[in-house]
Amino acid sequence: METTRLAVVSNRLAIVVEKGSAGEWLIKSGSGGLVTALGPVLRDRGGLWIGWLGSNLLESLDDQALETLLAEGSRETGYSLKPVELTEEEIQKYYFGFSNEILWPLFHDLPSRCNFDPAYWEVYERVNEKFAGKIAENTGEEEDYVWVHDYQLILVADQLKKMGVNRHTGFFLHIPFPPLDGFIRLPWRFQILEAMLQYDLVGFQTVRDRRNFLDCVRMLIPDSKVIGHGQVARCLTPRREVLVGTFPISIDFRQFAEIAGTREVEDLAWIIHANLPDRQLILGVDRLDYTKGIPHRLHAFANALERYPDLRKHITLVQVVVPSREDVPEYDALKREIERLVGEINGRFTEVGWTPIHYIYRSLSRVELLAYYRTCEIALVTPLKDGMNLVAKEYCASSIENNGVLILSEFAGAAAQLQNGALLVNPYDIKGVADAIHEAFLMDPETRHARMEKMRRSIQRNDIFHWVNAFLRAGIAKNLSQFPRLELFLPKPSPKTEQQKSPQ
Ligand code: ADQ
Repeated sequence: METTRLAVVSNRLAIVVEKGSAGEWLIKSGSGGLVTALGPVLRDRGGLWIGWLGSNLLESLDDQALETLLAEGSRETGYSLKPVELTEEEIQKYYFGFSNEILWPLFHDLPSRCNFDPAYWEVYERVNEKFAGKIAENTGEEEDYVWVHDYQLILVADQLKKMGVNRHTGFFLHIPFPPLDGFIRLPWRFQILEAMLQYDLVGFQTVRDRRNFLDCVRMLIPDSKVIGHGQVARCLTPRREVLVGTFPISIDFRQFAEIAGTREVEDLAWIIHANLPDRQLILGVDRLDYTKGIPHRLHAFANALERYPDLRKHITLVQVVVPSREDVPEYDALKREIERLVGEINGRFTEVGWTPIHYIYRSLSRVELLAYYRTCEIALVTPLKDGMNLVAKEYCASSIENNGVLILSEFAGAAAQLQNGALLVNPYDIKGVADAIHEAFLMDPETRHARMEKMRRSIQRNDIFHWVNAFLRAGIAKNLSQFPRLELFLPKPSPKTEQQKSPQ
C-alpha cells in the first residue's frame, strides 16, 4: 500500500491562479479541507493532482508561462499539477449545465429545480473523457491509484475502460445520493449507475447515501446483490464486483482548535462581541446556495422572536453568506430573497440599541471565520440537505471552551455523527427550529459543556486524516477489517417539539 503513487482527480485543481496588482500571475495553494488532507499524503507517497484551473483568465497566458507557473506550484505543494483545459462551451454545459443544473439539485432531492437539457449530457461525457485522457497520459497501471472526486466526474472510470486503459480506481461522492424515486427521473440514470459501478471502490458520506445507492443498484440492475453490512460492503453485478463504503468526511480538527486559541482570533472574537454586547449571538455561515435553507432559517428566527419575547434584545443572528455562482439567475434571485427577508425582519423587530440580524455578504478570512465560530454562543446549521456540512464540524472544533450549542439539520450528513450532542431539527419545521433556538438560548452551561465535549471528541477521533486513511485502506490495501459499523440517523418524536407544549 505504501509504495502506490496517488493520483487525485477533481473538478478543480489544488491551486488557485490569480492576477496580482501589477498584472503579474500569482499561484496559491487551495485552502479547502481536501487540499489540506491530501497534500501531505501526495507529498509522502509521491503523486499528482489532475483538475481544471477554474479560470478563463488563463487564455491570455502562453504555454510557456503556464508551464512555469505550474512548475512553481508543484515546488510549493510538493506534488505535480496537471491541468485539464476546458473551452467556454464545456464550462457552460458540463459545469454549469449537467453538474450544477442537473446532478446538484437532483442529488439534493430538489428535482423541480433540474433543467434536463439533453445538450448537457453530451458535453458532460466529452469532458469526463478529457479527464480520463489526462489520467491515461500521466499515470500507470501498476504504480498508481487513481482517486476521483465528486459528481462532476462520475464517468471517468467508464471512459478509461472505453479507451482500453486499466487503472486501479476509487470514487468519492461529496454530495448526497438520492433515493430511488428521485434518481430514476434522471434521463441518463442507467449510464450514471453503470458508470459508478466501473470504479473498484465507491465511497459515500453516510449510511443513508450508500443505502440509497445500493437500493438503486438492486432495483435497476438485474441479478445484482450486496454482500456484507459493515462500513465497506461488496456489490456484485453480473459483470463487476465493486466495493461500496461509507466514509464521512471531516476536518483538520487540531488545526482548527489551535488557530481558534491564537491571540489574533481571541482578540477579534472579543471585538465582535463587544460591538454586539449583552446578548447571545447565533451564527449562520453558508455558501449562497438554495440547498442551505437560508430563507427557511430566517423565517424560523422571526418565528422565535415572535413567540418568545424573552429573546428580543437578548439574541442577534449573525448570518454570513459567501458569494457563489453569482452570475446564475437562480442564485441572484436567492440573494435578493435573503436580503428582502433580512430587511423585513429587521424592519419589524429592531429596537433602540438592537438589530436582530447582522448580515454579512462576502467571503471571510480564516481568522475572521474562526473568530465568529469562537464568539457565537449558538450555531444554526440548517441545510435542506447536505452531503456532510463542514461548517458544523468547524464550529465544534473552534468551540475550545466547550460553551457553544450546535443546532443542526437532520438532513446534513453530519447529523448521524453529531446526533448525541447537537439539537437536531427538521429545517422545514419553522416552529420546531424556533423552539430549538429558544432551547439553545436557555441551555445551562453544564449541559452545553457536556454536549459540546461529546461532539468535539468524536470529530477529533474521526478527523480528515482518519478519513483519507480509511478510504485508502479500503481502496489500495483492500483491507476491510476493523471498519466499525457507522450510525444512521432516524428522527424520533420528541416531547420538546410537540406543538401543544410551545406557545402558538
Ligand atoms: P460545500 O457545499 O461547499 O461542500 P461545506 O461542507 O459546508 O459545504 O463546506 C463549506 C466550506 O467553506 C467550509 O470548509 C468553510 O470553512 C468554508 N467557508 C464557509 N464560509 C466561509 C466564509 N465566509 N469565508 C471563507 N470560507 C468559508 C461540499 C458538500 C458538503 C460536504 C463538502 C465536503 O456540499 O456537504 O461537506 O463538500 O465533502
